Amino acid sequence: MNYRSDIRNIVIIAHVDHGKTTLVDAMLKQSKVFRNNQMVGELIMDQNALEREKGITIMAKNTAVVYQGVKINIIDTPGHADFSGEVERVVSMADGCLLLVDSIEGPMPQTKFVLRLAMEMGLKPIVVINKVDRRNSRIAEVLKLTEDLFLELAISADQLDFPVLYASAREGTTVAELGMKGQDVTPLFECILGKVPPPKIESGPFQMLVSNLDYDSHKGKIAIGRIWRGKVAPHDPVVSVGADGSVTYYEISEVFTYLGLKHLKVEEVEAGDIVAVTGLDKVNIGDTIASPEQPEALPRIEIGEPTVEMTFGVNTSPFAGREGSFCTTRQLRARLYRELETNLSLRVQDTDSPDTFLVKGRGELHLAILIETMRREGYEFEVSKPEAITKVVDGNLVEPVEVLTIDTKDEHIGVLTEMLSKRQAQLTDMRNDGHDDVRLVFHVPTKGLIGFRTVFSTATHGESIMNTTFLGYEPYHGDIISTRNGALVASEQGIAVTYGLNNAQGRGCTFIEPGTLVYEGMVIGLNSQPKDIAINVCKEKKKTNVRSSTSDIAIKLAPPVQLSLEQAIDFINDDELVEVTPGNIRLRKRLLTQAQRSKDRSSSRRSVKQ
Ligand SMILES: Nc1nc2c(ncn2[C@@H]2O[C@H](COP(=O)(O)OP(=O)(O)OP(=O)(O)O)[C@@H](O)[C@H]2O)c(=O)[nH]1
Ligand SMILES: [Mg+2]
Repeated sequence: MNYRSDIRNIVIIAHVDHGKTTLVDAMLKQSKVFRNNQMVGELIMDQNALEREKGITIMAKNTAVVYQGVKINIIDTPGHADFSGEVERVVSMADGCLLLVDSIEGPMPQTKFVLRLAMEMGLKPIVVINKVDRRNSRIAEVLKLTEDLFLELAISADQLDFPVLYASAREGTTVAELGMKGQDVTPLFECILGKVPPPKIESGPFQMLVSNLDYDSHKGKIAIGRIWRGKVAPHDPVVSVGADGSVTYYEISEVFTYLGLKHLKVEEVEAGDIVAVTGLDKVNIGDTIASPEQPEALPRIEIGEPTVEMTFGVNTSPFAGREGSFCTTRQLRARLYRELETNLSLRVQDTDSPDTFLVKGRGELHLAILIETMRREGYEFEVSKPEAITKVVDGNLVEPVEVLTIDTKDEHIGVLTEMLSKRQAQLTDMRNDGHDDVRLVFHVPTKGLIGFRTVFSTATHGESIMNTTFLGYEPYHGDIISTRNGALVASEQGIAVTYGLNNAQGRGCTFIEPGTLVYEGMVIGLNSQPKDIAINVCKEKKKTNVRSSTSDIAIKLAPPVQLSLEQAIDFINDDELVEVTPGNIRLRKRLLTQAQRSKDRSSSRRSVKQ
């Protein structure tokens, strides 16, 4: 067995926001892969528009730096649990991992999830306690908790022998010993070179596993992955081996390696490296590209199952087709199926209704990001309330269960535990920091988390943080009864006016401003009572000839509650939909007229009696 001592392959893993992308910034900046005058800013790898807006990484990405003549291929991954599929997709490319742990938060549920994955893949770990510059950091305690996590998860004894570095990714410094003054990230580079094994080279002809795909309007499909055997150059004949074992013949067009944010076109790429190749227009993630002499498939990438599902349908609102460029069933279907090529943990199914598709993902945010991406591309469609995906195992119905971690203040414990017990959550841990900060850990069925995020942030006045991670499947605990209040529903089509909205505000809170176009059946607010009510928000005040002293005083409306896309999806009930267009996010009843809704209610009452 040979090694390539001129390369190291590492993946950066952590819970959300622990500083992975910021640490990549520091490595890129120190290795001077940018021109001196090039403005690169922060979170350089988070280039996608939604990543920049939300300040989170959504897709795993490759980059590389050169240190002391050794190329370090770096894979940045997302920390949010909904994008776990991205981590699963890329870990097999690496030989080592940097596990980042926030010096205040310590190991979080997703830290455990990603570390388990890395241990199972046999990666050599390096622990980086990050954000040591923060005032309240509790480094010794966090290190102890991290060691406990390794004791729980390590598969072999040598995985317990991990180096620890202390970092301020934001300041671009790392040190090997606490108390030392950090200068730069040299100690991290040294540690990677010293501790992460160089890639092993197996003997034999070319073989590479495709872990990612990219597109270029000139080059076409770009397959990205690690070469396990041999080498490849432009014009070489290769085959790709698909999921069903089918073999397709191709000729390689171009080959690239990584440096900084660039693809470097090269003459040849060799085993041990992470590379990009073009010329294979039908290749998929998980396929093996190999020399036709020995077309053996590498093990396919295993991706966890989706836990929530919702329907995506053609827009059926009265305003359908006004704002989108892609509104037909054919366009919607093609777009959803295309997403499957790169979004590995997503599933799409046709349903009995030709206009509606069932889309399954790893969480509400996973689906919300897809919805937002499609709406920005010009698609118009409607989506239903997300539901947890149950399945039958050995004849028993089981449902997904998650670990919910909440960091909050003492005063919110009562209201949170009460809200969560209605959602079938069980408190498994509660830790107080001695002041009034407390961490609560619950096990809660996924169905109990749907619709929880919005009420959570209102109930704790935005002062708390919640995180969830998939735990496993448990026997179905029974249905949860929705406790949301009724909707305020527009009773007529037209333009909402101040007078009409003021009437609506007498009943509850409203979601729209005067001047908004509404249609019958559109949800324009939340009632303060459990029942839905229909209100004519387009109704103007009756004009009279009598002038009263108060009639001219302008009505002052409370500002509308503006729901984001995620909040809208979280908010709706089974009998409602979210209408998504490039210009608007509207909530609506499935049945638009009051007559249809009352008929539906009475028929469902009759069926309960029978
Ligand atoms: N004080 C301090 N803040 C930091 C440090 N490193 C990162 N941050 C901040 O923490 C936040 C999250 O940083 P990111 O680098 O986006 O975290 P991430 O782990 O890539 O997050 P995801 O990719 O979404 O999982 C940003 O506001 C950073 O500026 C650090 O060393 N010290
Ligand atoms: Mg990131």
